[in-house]
Amino acid sequence: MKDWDRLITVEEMEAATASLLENGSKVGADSWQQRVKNQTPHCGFGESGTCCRICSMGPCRITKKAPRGICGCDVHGIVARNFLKFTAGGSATHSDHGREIMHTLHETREGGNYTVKDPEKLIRIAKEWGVETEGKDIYDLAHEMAEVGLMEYGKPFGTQKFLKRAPQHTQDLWAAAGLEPRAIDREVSQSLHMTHMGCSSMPEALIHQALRAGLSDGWGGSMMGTEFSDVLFGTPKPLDTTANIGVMEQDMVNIIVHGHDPSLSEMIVYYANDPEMIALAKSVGAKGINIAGVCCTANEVAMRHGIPMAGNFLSQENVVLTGACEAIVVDVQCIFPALGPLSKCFHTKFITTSPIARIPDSEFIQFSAETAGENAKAIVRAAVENFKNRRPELVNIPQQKTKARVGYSVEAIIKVLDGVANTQVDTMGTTKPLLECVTSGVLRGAVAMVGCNNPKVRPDYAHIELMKKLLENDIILIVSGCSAQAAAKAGLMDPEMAKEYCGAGLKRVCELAGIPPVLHMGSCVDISRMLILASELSKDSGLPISALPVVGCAPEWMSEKAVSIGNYVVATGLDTFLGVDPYVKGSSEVCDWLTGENGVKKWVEASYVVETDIEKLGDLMIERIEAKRAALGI
Ligand code: BF8
Ligand code: SF4
Repeated sequence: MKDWDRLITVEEMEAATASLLENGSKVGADSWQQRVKNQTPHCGFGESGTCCRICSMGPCRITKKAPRGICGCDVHGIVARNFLKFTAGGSATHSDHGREIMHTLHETREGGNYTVKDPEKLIRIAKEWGVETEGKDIYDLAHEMAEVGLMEYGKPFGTQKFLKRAPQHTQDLWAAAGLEPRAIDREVSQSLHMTHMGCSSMPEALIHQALRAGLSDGWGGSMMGTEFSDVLFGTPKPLDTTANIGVMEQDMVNIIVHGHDPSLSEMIVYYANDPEMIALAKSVGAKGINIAGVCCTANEVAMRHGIPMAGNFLSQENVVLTGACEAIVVDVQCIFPALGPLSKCFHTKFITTSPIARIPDSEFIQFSAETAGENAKAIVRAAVENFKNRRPELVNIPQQKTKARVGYSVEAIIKVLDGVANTQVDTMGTTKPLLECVTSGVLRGAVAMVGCNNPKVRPDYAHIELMKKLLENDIILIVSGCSAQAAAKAGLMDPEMAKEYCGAGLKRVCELAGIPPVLHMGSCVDISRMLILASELSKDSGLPISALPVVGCAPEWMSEKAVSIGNYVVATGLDTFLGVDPYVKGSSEVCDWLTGENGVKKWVEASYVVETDIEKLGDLMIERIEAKRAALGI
């Protein structure tokens, strides 16, 4: 065992953060911790969702004395409209990421910047979509598929192609409730149309559209993002990497990749291994180039290349505060504008690359699929040349590092678990061995834990403590996004170390399969992998998704994307447990629609639970899983 290979507690991580903040104070750095203080208490109207400013007669704020806005809209209409707008923002964002991937697919060519790394997967999806594959050059097929996929965003008629992957029962529920998403952009546009002044103010209609817009993300844009990222960069397989802030290297050029679109990070990783760049790094006195990731980009490159994960959403300032970050290179989403001024306190270059995320105090090197190679090389070069500007007196890398086994795509999960059952696997295999573990009670069920950090919840604490509690109860975890990194940072993805938290049944399964009890399924767009896994479990068991002892959970969520995810996870039939209120508590009707027996549950057999007490949230999930088991008589 190496000295760094261990479990790390939230308290230890907080102590490391405190020492980094101390580092920052030497150079006058601002911090999110300070800004939270400046912003607290938050506006009560905003927090309960009861403020409307969609027209300039307002803003209107609903109180007992003023129960309606100037147009006459009541609190339920205002809260529901805000909820739908929140969803539309998230759906647009995930789906636009998927669209960028489709454009990258369109740029692939033999020997080019981007190639097809998983041709079998491309052919499999082409067959699924009814696109002729016989005798076709793989790049011709890739370009054709890119065009067909891009049409999913704007086709005038029909519904999303990937819906056919869902179990028939789920498809029937969607059809009966009129929830099948049509073109992705149409669902986002219609959401914004419905929430325009003088359109919908009825919670039922607004929440219905929120589910449909969410579904256009999960079963549309995100699923395309995931599937075609696999085609372009390879379908993840289990591999070992490291996590936490100690992955930054004292003697090397540290380049942090942060954001979401693997089209950028893949290229940076490639050029950081370029002999010319390594020689350049040595010429400036470094031992080499170390790439590490933050946020979902970290998940993408960890899953495919074993690149270490420096941290999640609320660790993004920490990487700069180490004083050892030569460049933080970002694309889109979840990037703190604070990185601009913060980088200026150190020698760090803050490099933005996307016209979608332009941020003050950054150096902008526009990245595009056509010029990706030269852009990436320029970025790596700039970082390496910056090594000499490091101020040694400011370097403070907390020695916290864990081992993490990552890369559990659906294909990989099925493969390892089929292996346990000793069945002969010729094809992709089935989820039956996993189902047997659940039916026999060796595993009680599964929780899909996803989402962000949020200062409203003690960062990482909710993820990690909930995971430990679930593991003790023989509940396996599938995770993505910043939840995945929280687990990795704590050591919960280290198959050896994490065993200590597992109940006897789960421990046995993990030992037999050689897996950690917390399975890293990827970034947030990869929650689409979870939809496919749930669908496969449903088809292999003959049970509706809603009957499976599986629930979703986002204990520390913060973004619009997370609300869109919540909606598509619920709409797929999985009860979803939130640790932060989605600004709906101001309306009893909206709360009933989202969490009650007669709300969305009537359409999709699942609903939300919102509980800000994390201990209770865990108990509620375990109760729900046990109730589902009891209903099945297992
Ligand atoms: O998409 S979990 S903080 S990084 S939004 Fe963002 Fe939330 Fe992290 Fe990725 Ni997802
Ligand atoms: Fe006020 Fe109605 Fe305008 Fe909203 S739409 S700001 S409630 S007048």
